[in-house]
Amino acid sequence: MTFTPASTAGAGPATALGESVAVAYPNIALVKYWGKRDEDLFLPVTSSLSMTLDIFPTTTSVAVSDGPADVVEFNGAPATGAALRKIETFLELVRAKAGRTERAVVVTANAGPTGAGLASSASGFAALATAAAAAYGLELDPRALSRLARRGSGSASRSIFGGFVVWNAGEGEGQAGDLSSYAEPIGGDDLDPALVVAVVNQSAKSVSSRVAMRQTTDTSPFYRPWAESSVLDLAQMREAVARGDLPAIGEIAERNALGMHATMLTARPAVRYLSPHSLAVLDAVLALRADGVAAYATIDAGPNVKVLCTRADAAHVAATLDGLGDFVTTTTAHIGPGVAVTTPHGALSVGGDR
Ligand code: 2P0
Repeated sequence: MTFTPASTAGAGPATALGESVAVAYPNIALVKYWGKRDEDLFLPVTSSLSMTLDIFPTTTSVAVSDGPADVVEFNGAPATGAALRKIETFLELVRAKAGRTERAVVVTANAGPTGAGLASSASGFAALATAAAAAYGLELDPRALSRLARRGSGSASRSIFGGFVVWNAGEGEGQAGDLSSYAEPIGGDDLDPALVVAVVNQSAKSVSSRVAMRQTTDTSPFYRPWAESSVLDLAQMREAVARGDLPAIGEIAERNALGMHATMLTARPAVRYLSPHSLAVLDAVLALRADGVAAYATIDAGPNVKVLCTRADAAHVAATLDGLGDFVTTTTAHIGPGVAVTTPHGALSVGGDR
């Protein structure tokens, strides 16, 4: 992918300089990322594997501006505080890489809930990285774009691509680690599963995944065994994806996710994202399996449960979970595309459809 630099000649109003608009989709990890070996560079302890979804996209526009400061609109309101600082810090990184100093006007909106364990930071920083790189004229191939998105939020490295994706932990520290820690698509083209997202709480989580991750890696006696078992989970998951074996994918995903939550529960103090409503959904998934339905659960840094099943079973799974009570609302997702960007020079699918 090659972006043509947005011109800064004349430094008129931001819109006059042209804006780049990117659309990125969330991804749900089937083998989780939980823990960093380098917090500044966002280098993970373990590799992870995800599925990009076709729901809840983030749309982000970036326009280089002649203003004195970055201006950020987030879900229809001016961004402030920590949310603004995170985006400013990321824009500083992009500017440093591009050798540019002008500020930017950023408008970003999530179609789904924000900060509720539904991967809004993955779609958010994938879209921001792509739109900002285009706006500042950074020429990045998809791998470099994945590495850049990683610096905003680790899981965003995976949302550059569609379909099934592995984020390689990479090797070493510093620049070596930075260069080797990127996501890439891994095929699985025979698979066309559904992911029934059972939202039991739309609110933003009280402990950010960043803080929870650190607390877990620093204090849980179960962290190291989980990280070690994750290596085997990833190897087996890659094989299961390659042979299109949905029940195996589901079993590995469920055990890996519950193991991750076990590490959080054994952190000191404990981090607990699971609520009684999450457990009710987990019970329903077990009951579905007992009835012969291949349905498997995964849960991220929040109480909401995602249930992997076949496309044919999705309506039955969704109806079963919706039937649990008013506390559950389901949305069914399928495999989604990689990030796409529109610049003043045209539209481009960066990460591909699968
Ligand atoms: C994942 N999660 O693999 C895991 C599973 C949540 C649970 O990646 O600190 O928002 O910005 O790198 O990417 C959520 O963490 O964290 C996440 P940072 P991020 O999807």
